[in-house]
Amino acid sequence: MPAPHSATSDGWPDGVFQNPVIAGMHPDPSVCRVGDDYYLACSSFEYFPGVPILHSRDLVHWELLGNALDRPSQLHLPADTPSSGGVYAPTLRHHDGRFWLITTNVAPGGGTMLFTATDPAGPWSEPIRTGIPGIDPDLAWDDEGQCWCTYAGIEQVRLDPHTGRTSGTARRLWSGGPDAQAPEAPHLYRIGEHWYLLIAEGGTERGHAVSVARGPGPGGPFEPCPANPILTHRGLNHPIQNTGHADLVQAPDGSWWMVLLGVRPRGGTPGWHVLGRETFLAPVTWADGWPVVGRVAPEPAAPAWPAYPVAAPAPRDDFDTARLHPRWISVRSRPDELCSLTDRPGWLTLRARGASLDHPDVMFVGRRQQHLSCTVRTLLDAAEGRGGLAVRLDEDHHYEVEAGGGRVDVAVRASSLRATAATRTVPSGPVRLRIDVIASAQPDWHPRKEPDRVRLGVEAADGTFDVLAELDGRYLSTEVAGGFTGRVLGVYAAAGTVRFDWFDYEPIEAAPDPAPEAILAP
Ligand code: 6LW
Repeated sequence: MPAPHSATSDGWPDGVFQNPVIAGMHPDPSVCRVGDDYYLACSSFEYFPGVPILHSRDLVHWELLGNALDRPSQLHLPADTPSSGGVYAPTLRHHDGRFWLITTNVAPGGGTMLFTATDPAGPWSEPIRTGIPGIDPDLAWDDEGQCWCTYAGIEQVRLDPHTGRTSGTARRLWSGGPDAQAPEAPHLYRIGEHWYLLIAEGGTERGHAVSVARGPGPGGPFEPCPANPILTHRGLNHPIQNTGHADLVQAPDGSWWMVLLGVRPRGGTPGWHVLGRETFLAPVTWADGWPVVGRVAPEPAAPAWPAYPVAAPAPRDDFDTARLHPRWISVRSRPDELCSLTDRPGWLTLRARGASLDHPDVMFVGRRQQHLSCTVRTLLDAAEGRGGLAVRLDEDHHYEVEAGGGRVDVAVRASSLRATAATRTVPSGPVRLRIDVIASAQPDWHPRKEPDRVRLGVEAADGTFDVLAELDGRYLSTEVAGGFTGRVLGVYAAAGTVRFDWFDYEPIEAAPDPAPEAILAP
């Protein structure tokens, strides 16, 4: 199987591939390889099902296999689990013929737990609880078969992965540069004669970085790489920022690769990223026994390069399958009695949980926004309730177009402010709701330029879009809302029962950006 540095089937020159390799909210990537197959897991926070598992044969094209935590017995997010609570950074490894996944549910009653599977598409086991404190647990096995769990801090403890029991006392290892903020995201590897401890430091914002140390055993002592940090975009004029939280993998041809998280801030200053933290790929070479990270190349913008065949699903989900596709995620939980594909066959039926989009208990079903510009639309029957189509960043930051009682309202929630931006009446019967997200053209740079604009309204059967409101997208960005998540586009029930016949998600072809050097310049 070709590694991504060789010519790909996309017909690009050697070494060229599109970053991010997994667009939209896919942070804290952890990767492992089994033969010719790569598997990758990400954080999922307040969403259920949790921990998406993706598969690739070249590290560039990824397909969603499922979500590891797809049963309430594996993932309990209490009713008040806020956004950016829930499931934090996982580590995915293959050892002794099985896949092992360790992650932390930071919600009350959660903690660090392990799951195993023989097939990464599932089913994954019930949780094996550990008493391990903190976040960002890693798993590594030494030559004697002992399993070591290393976590943010950076600390390490011996773990029996079958029982979740730890033994001995936790030891503090190397914690990055002097006074480094947030030493976290450790991954430990035996490579050749050394044990390498890869960590993130500087926080997951613009100061984010990757550093490495090596030692003779899994517990060190660790000697820091003289070139640390081995990756950071802090202070760089680069369209990809916040690079960090990385994991290493070796391709079958012997080449090494790093998956990492990064963001794509847009607009003026300080820059707003709206899709959350995405998964990027960079080549790794070795010098003097230390990893050297190559360029985290941005999306190719040169018009001569062929358009990338986005591994996008068909634009329409008709809701005529027995189960929702694993790309669909809900806030906190998705009980069958509140979310049904059989109640009215061919329709998605949602029953309101008594909570609106302003609450972490809303009955919402959505998918990650994965393109900077896109359209979503749905056909809604609100004869027995109220519900709508929303762009959700978190419970305090969302825009929605909501129908019910012969009316359609566009509503804005930004921090503690809530307002109705527009209202119109609609005839009885199902109504088509539509939202367009349009990324700002980067050549239009202005210090206060918004990252994108969001148009919400009603669509006629002939496709005519009645835009009821056009809103500045920055209020649905991480720089405004805070936290770790990105936008999710989806449908919800606000009152009673609402039914959706189909849901479309279509990327909008954006004009190519200029070369990266020009992007941040006025
Ligand atoms: C994660 C930490 C981080 O646990 O963000 O970017 C936290 N790094 O390592 C939540 O994803």
